[in-house]
Amino acid sequence: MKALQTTTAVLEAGAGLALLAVPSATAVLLLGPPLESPAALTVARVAGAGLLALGVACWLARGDGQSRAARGLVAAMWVYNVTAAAVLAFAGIGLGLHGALLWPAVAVHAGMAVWCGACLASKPAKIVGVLGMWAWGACSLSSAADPAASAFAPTVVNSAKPPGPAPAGMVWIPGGQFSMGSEGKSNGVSCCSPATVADAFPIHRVVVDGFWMDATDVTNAEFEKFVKATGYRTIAEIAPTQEEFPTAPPENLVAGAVVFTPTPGPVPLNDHFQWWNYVPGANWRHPQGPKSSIEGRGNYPVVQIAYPDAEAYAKWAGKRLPTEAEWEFASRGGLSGKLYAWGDEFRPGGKWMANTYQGKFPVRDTGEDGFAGVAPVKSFPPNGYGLYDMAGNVWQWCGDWYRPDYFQQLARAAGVARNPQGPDSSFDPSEPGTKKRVQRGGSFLCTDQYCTRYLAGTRGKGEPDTGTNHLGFRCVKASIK
Ligand SMILES: [Ca+2]
Repeated sequence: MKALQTTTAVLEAGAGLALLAVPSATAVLLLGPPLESPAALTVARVAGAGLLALGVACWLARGDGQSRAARGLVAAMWVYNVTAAAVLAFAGIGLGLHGALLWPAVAVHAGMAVWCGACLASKPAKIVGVLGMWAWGACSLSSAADPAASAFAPTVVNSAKPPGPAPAGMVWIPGGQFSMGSEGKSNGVSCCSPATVADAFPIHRVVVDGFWMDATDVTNAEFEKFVKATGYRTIAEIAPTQEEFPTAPPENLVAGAVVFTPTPGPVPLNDHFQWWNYVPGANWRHPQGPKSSIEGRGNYPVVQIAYPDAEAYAKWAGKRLPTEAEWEFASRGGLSGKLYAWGDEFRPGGKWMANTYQGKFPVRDTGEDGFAGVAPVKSFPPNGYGLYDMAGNVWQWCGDWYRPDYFQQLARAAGVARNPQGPDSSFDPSEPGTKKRVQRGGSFLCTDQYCTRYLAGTRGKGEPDTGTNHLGFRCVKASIK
């Protein structure tokens, strides 16, 4: 009898320790390094095995044999796990925080709560709790064996050589398989608000075929050649009609475009209409309005380009706009899971790597990186594929329609997405009636106070007919039509 009591006491102590250890292991998994690291894999396996062992311990430690202290401990852990599961679920649903391990962690805590409850309750409830524990433990072990499913994995670059000599101004992007999207963190450290990366999640594997890409954004000089050759007029140069905008007052139906205007003083950053204005007479030749000019700025990126303008140029040049997947593959320059196109450090060795915004946004750009406003192409170092300005300077149009849940759709589909072309239609919950195309790369207006979309893998969007003075494009040339 004494031996049985001792065994029960040992089991109770073991179960108590395991009750503390499993949530701790969960916390390590949730906050720790990505699962591809061997240490994190070991933790995941130990957690899974621990759950299986707990099931055994719970089964053996009979309810009527538990001491008052053991029952108190189990009750405290029940409260802890219910609270933890609720808080994490709120983070996921209410705040939009989507770490790869968030939902597994919620499930672990919920499972722990069920188990604790079962230990305190009747025998049938205990059987259900134990079976649930075993099922979840086995599930943890099997998911730990396939860690790449929700984390960055190395880029596997195609080995095929370029199909010929490079067209003028273009570089070869070899294509291959890569992890697409952004978690907004590196080495487990968050860098930005969850809202910045909510539409860039989850990380999913994508294959793109090789293609040629313009080494720089299309410049004013290049766009001028196109206009001279074709007589093309951009959308910003053509007055909108009453048919297109039936409710607009006639005095507003004038040609123009949207221009960034600094505010006189600090403002809340929740309403971009405070610093964006429709300016009559603004277009690619006059990016900030009639008094501005591109004279002497032939090597600057052309801006105030609407999506159909970019498409028209691409067609004339025998090229096309990149898909979003091509753009992101190219921007990462062969790296995987890095915060920026060049690595994880914003200013390696103190060096500015991209044209972004310094100073108080949107009041005054102090231009510490050398440029307040747009910079000439090739002002900053190229990425691993020889592409310039794949972060900052001006946003770039992509061919895809925008939906915030497109990456989720791809991740849910079985297998690896091959040359994805974007969703069939556009939807943006923030402006449900407005169709939008994807834009990538961020601009000279991006700052860690606002936007932050010079981060690799993050996404932007805009109405196809709207040009702005921080939006341009570049083209690709490839076999996909
Ligand atoms: Ca700048």
